[in-house]
Amino acid sequence: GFSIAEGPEVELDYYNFEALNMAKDHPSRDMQATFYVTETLLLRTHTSPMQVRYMVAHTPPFRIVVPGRVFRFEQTDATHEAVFHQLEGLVVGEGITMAHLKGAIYELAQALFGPDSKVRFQPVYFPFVEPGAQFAVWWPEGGKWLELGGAGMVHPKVFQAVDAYRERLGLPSAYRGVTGFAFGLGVERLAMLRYGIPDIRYFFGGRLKFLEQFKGVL
Ligand code: YSA
Repeated sequence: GFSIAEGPEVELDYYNFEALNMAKDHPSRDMQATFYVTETLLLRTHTSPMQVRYMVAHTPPFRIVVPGRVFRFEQTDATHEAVFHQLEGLVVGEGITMAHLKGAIYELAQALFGPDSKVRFQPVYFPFVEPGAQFAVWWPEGGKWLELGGAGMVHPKVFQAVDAYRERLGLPSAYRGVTGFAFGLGVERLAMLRYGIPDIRYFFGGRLKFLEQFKGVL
């Protein structure tokens, strides 16, 4: 029931940070080390800016996922790359609750890791959600919890920023009286755990022997 949306990799500061309740000079920006192109233009650090782009252009209710490449100014190691992929999810409508978020993540875990998998949520801070959570799934073969991503209920300030933007475009406000949940997870991390890949750098190493084993999967 989700439609797929995609957005630009070179993104405006406004969508990547500002409209997501991360004001200029706010320390929360340090959570995502950023490649800047100019003062106002950057390589997107996450797929969350598409939440804002999509909401400005559409009216609820809707359900979307946003796959895409993201960039961070980070030292690489076995679990960190400077270029990786995320999958964003956004569901907005009347009466959407945290229970819907938990149900959606649970379904995802069941589909990816089988009927024995379990989901765990822990409270965490992201400026664009309240409450915010990080979630992990129980990986039966591995016998451990896998940290998959962040999630939460869309912060009222994000809806306000979207409606303010819509007003500037001459569009009616559409986000009063609705709620929504969102999540964002790391695609490579998921694949590493699912397929037992020990180092994230293999994905971009260009070794055909590594890549060819996924022929059948894709
Ligand atoms: C949170 C709340 C929402 O309502 C919607 C989305 C989010 C997620 C938020 N936008 C975000 O980017 N959080 S995050 O910085 O913790 O990254 C999410 C996931 O991306 C991580 O759990 C991890 O799986 C992956 N990730 C982060 N940095 C990475 C990385 N994967 C590889 N290399 C890196 N350097």
